[in-house]
Amino acid sequence: PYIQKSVAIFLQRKMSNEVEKASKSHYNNGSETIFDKIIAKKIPADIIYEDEQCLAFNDVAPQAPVHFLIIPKKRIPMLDKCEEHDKDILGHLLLVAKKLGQSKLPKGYRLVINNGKEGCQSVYHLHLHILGGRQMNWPPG
Ligand code: TR5
Repeated sequence: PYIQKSVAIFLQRKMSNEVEKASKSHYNNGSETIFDKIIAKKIPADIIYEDEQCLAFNDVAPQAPVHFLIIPKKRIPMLDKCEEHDKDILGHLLLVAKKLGQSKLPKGYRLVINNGKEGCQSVYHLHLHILGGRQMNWPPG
């Protein structure tokens, strides 16, 4: 029970940390984010897939045994800012999610897009979270 309680406290802290980060973050008129630096290879990331249009890398603070992000190379700050002409890249991101999800998480996986403050978005460069490697719960927090 002591270990369970400690794990619960740890997870709660980690969770509120993400919420705190999101509450301090905001849409930045499309200015550069940390993800642009990862795309430009100016800072390292654990890259698992790359093509002309997108990049996938493991999340630095995983919320499941497998947790990676897929981001467009084009700077799109958030889903809310997507337009009709982003249809192809949005479709591409989903197909890459399917390809990587199917191969790394054959038992199933979850896709998440956090949008805006109450959506818990902390980095204003569109990204798909792919989570799995354990039974996911519903509803999410
Ligand atoms: O909360 P949202 O949906 O905006 O998700 C942002 C995600 O980016 C979080 O899950 C963070 O853990 C993740 N993140 C943040 C940084 C980072 C990262 N994943 C990999 N590598 C990272 N670097 C190098 N730097 C970050 N600031």
